[in-house]
Amino acid sequence: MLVDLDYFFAQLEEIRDPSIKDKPVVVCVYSGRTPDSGAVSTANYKAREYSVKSGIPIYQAKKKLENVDAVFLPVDDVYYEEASQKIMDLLRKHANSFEQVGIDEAFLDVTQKTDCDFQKARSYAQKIKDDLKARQGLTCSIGVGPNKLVAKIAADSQKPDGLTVVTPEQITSFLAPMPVSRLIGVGIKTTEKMKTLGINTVEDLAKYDVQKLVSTFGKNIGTYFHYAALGIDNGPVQEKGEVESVSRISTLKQNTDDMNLITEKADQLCAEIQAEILHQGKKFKTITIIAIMTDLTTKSKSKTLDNPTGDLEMLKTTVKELFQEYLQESTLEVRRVGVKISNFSKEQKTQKQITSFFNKQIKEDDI
Ligand code: DCP
Ligand code: CA
Repeated sequence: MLVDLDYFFAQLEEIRDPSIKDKPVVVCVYSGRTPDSGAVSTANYKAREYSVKSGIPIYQAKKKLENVDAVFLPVDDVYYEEASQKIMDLLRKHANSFEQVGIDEAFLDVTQKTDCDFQKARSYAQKIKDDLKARQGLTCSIGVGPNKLVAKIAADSQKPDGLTVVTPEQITSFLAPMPVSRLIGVGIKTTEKMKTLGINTVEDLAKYDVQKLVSTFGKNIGTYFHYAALGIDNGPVQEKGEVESVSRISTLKQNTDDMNLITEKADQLCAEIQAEILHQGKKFKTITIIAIMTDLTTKSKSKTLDNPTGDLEMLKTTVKELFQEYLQESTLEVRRVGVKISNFSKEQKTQKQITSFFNKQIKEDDI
């Protein structure tokens, strides 16, 4: 399934200040050149009724909402990023495997959890929606399908607060009437190009000769369009950066250089990080601390251990040492703290060791 939070930044602003909930809310990236220079980041659904949407200039949004009691707010990246982390941690727990694809979107493989039963998957998706609402006060839209491509289109098809299930039998009838622009990777230019070929709907695309698609769009993209139109996608749900790093970052209640306050927050981040890697059976060698200072400069300091570890106490102790070293060098106070672990090695279980040994043998023999 694909879980996509509704009007994400604007919904978070409504949570912070519920009094704006019934008004059009427009979240803006102000460029600062003139008071109204910049673009709309997103808007709540009330504002969308006035055709205010992501990407349009702020002055245009103001014009559309002239004489309306609307709320214009600047983006608050720190707040959104922290909320996103909490949401992703919550969603991850509901999945057999998990892949975040944006600040407010993630794929969840729930095949095993729902016994590959679409009826059960619907109830499971509803449970996730209820959980998100109860814990974070947020609504989302969920698409359920036999693969990522269909799940994404399903989620997009009903917003906000949607829940759309597409079974394998329903793929053709679900996709056929849609405009091709609903497929991921079909933007404005491609839509225009397809139009000249007489392709308007997904059904048109599915019926179009694949060789002609390849000669027009190239082998990889042409073939992708053909399979996408048929609702075929074999991509796995895969945690991104699985081999790279896991990090957490958080804002302190107040700017400080007090080691106790920093350690308290850092310990919490270490526990979150350790919980995340625990089920993946990973060990790490490199530990990095990140400190964002009151002047918004970012500093980091790392230590690589002699042996890989998965131990929380070791992580906490090293993080504390690194912060202590860092604070002795710095004169500024800290605003946000972060912890990152990297340089992973997989915890080898006996069976795994044997399998990887065999694989290695086969590869070497082949060579
Ligand atoms: N965003 C942005 N500029 C864009 C598009 C998006 O700054 N051109 C930001 C603001 C959004 C967030 O990314 O809140 C997530 O993008 P979505 O496309 O998922 O849009 P929303 O969550 O706002 O709305 P929807 O309810 O359509 O998902
Ligand atoms: Ca969204």
